Amino acid sequence: MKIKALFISDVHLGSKGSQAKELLSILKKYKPKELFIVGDFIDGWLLKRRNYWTQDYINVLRKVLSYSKNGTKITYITGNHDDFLRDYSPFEFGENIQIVDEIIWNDYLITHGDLYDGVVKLKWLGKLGAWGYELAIGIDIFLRKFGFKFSLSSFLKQKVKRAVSFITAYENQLAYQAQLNGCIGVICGHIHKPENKFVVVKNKKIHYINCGDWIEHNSYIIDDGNGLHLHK
Ligand SMILES: [Mn+2]
Repeated sequence: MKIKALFISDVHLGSKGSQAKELLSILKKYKPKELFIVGDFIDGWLLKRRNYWTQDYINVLRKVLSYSKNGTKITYITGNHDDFLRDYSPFEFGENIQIVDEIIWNDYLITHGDLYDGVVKLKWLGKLGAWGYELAIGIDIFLRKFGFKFSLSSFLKQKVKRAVSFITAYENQLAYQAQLNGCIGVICGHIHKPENKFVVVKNKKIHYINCGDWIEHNSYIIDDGNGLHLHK
């Protein structure tokens, strides 16, 4: 299918959780004029510690290169897990591959997002579901029996609340950055939470759109000529 642009982020090649095979089928499905890789494509942090590279990863890289061979313009935006590229960015490979830290495209700020995420990193807490909470309540009953005053469940509940407010703060901050740059929206990744919504910044509606990730959500954004659409 021919489209204007395809956006993916947080593929984390090098991580065992990376759904490279599923990504490959999406890359095969579309023929975009432009491909935006919105950071954390290669997990340099993990690769530094151990060598894990599969045929699926190779196939994804080959597909990206064949995109470029067939005329798709490729913009690779660096993320925190592939920040080793930031030493070289901005950088151009041949005619249609560029590596940048962020870019403005059609009045959208495209950035991975880690540059604005502040110091609080509570990503994993957002994943703590009802199951973990139930377990915590069980542990609390046990603790109380032995006279402990600490409540794990209320401790965790507080943490989850903070994780939720972290996400909101992140979304607001990214929208604010878009507004600062005179943009109508922001396209980002980083927190592995696909999203397509409007955030009000100083009485102005800013389009916030997050590509999500290829570990849990296998989500992506396309521009089919009628605007940006999130698929998840
Ligand atoms: Mn990231």
